[in-house]
Amino acid sequence: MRFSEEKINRLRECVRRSMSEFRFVHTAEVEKMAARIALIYAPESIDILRVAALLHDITKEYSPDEHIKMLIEYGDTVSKLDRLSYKTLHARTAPYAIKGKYPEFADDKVLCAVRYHTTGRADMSLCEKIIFLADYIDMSRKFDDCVYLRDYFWSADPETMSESERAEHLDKTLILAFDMTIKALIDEKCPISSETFEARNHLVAGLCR
Ligand code: DGI
Ligand code: FE
Ligand code: FE
Repeated sequence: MRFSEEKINRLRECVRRSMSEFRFVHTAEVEKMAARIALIYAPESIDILRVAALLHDITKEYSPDEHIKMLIEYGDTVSKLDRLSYKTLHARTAPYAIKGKYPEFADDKVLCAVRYHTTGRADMSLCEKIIFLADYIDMSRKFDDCVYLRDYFWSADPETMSESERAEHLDKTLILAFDMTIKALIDEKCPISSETFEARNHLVAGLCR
């Protein structure tokens, strides 16, 4: 294990102090869900996944202007489309905040899982998929889509599946998540990021092999 229980417990307390009670309840539930999924899919990465879960939304409560300022300071480009997709910006700023505030946790796997937790991307790693899913289905989420996806994932008993069935089940669950997110974004007349499309297309193509 790269990160000890003691280190993770200390991180959890720092994270708790840095955000609202509401955001922390969600964060702590994502950590639990990521650990539960990890026990089946990636027990060797459980510490990485718990750390990524604790850090995934650390910039969620910044304003759109604060995100844009931070991204420009770090030399990133911010397009008009990015500004309209302001709910995706916290996933881009969080890796910089991790490097600045929690450098001992700035592991590449943690940074990528955090960076792609909102939109996904083509060819997601297993850790990226697990954080994306844990964020969607944590037990504090009560929206219909989240409850539906949580039931879809767990009621198939992934722990009883063969390795290939299990991997396919995770990919199908993620496709469903992207379908629901894309439909909701269309209903709200929001732009859809290319990363979201690329993530879904990659998974769909993988299942069509
Ligand atoms: O930060 P959380 O609320 O825990 O969850 P999240 O990071 O998955 O963010 C969810 C929000 O992000 C939700 O309101 C939909 C939005 N979102 C996800 N993908 C896209 C997106 N918004 C735009 N404009 N485009 C996307 O591709
Ligand atoms: Fe988020
Ligand atoms: Fe979240």
